[in-house]
Amino acid sequence: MRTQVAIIGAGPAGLLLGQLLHRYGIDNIILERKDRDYVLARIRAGVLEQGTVGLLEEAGVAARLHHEGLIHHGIELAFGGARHRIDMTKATGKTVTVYGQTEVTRDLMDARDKAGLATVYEAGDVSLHGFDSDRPRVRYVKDGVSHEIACDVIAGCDGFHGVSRQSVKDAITTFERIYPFGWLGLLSETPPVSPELIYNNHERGFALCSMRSNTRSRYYLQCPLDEHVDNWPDEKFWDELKRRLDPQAADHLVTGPSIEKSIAPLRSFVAEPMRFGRLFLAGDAAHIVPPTGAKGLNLAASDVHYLSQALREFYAEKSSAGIDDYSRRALGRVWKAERFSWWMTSMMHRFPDTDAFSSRIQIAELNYLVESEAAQMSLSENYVGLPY
Ligand code: FAS
Ligand code: PHB
Repeated sequence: MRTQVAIIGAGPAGLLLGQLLHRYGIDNIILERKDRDYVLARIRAGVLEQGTVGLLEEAGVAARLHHEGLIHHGIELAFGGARHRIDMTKATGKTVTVYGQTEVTRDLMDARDKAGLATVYEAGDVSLHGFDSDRPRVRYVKDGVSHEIACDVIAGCDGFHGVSRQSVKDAITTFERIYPFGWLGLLSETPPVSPELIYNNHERGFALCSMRSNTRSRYYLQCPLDEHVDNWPDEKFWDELKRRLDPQAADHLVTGPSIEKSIAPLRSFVAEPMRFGRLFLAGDAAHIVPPTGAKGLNLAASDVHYLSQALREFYAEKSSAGIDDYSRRALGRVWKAERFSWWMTSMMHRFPDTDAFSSRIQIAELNYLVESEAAQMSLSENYVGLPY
């Protein structure tokens, strides 16, 4: 089989790239290890930058997002028993949209099916070949039958544990910070505790109040790395969350049965470069951020913006300028998001070595934020998304 671009991975990065390339008349196929229900069942991101919304509009998949997504103009920071609102739209003129990654993925899958584009689910033993030449190939096994795809370009959109970065592990430099805690997340069919997200710095640990709609809430508790979700029956989760919220939020919290509960580790990770001949890495395959800054999904989107534009130039103008500059451009924005995510995580969480001095520094950082318009502008322009 032959195509122009072989995409590995049907997460947001792979699906959005496939949709944009299709819009540009560039033939592509997606190879996905799992089945579509498995991909859709993963509960992950919830906040879309304005740039990500613009890309989904360009891909022709933003109708439901505009109908069901919640436009947010600010977030709240809670510490010392009080809540402080950061008006991000006043600072930047921009907004964010609350719309779950699951829904973004579903919209992209539906659009791909409607366009009749090739996606191979449950593609096993994917391997990449010849990407140091101009005739790369991808091999995979489906239902016991081996297949090979000849292509011009391979896009490694297969996430942190994928095969693409592994295929160049001797040619990359990695940068990593593993945090000494995780996030225990709970999804419930209950009304959100507040109309906007609340990030809580509490002596018992960080807590985040988020949502998926006006009837579906998403909460997170900082937890030890060796914690197990089985140790957290719903009632224990709700009790601990109430202890970490400000009094007004704790009073307004509506509890109910969890429909999903999971623990995610937190890490900062970047692999450089993101291009190896005709192999290009995008999204979690190349970088990971702690979710405190709501950047993971949005970074996958900006990588895809740069890569899709570069490939459009490569095919339409026979120019390799864009693909030659892809890694530099993408990494420039990746590192700024890594910094912001690390900063938000450092400011909001309790670290094992948080001594009296560092906890005073955290509170000073938070007080400075709520008192300084310049500090709020800085947080806001990073949270709504730096320009592409
Ligand atoms: P993905 O990991 O989403 O997709 C990669 C795809 O490649 C998967 O479907 C996988 O099955 C497939 N694949 C892997 N290996 C393969 C192989 N060998 N062959 C074929 N296919 C293969 N971000 C936020 O902004 N906010 C959050 O709250 C948040 N929470 C998260 C919680 C968890 C547990 C995780 C893991 C991530 C979270 N993220 C969050 C980040 C997350 O949203 C990612 O940034 C986003 O999924 C990135 O999308 P992709 O790069 O497409 O990678
Ligand atoms: C979420 O709703 O899942 C979410 C929102 C904001 C974050 C992290 C996660 O910073």
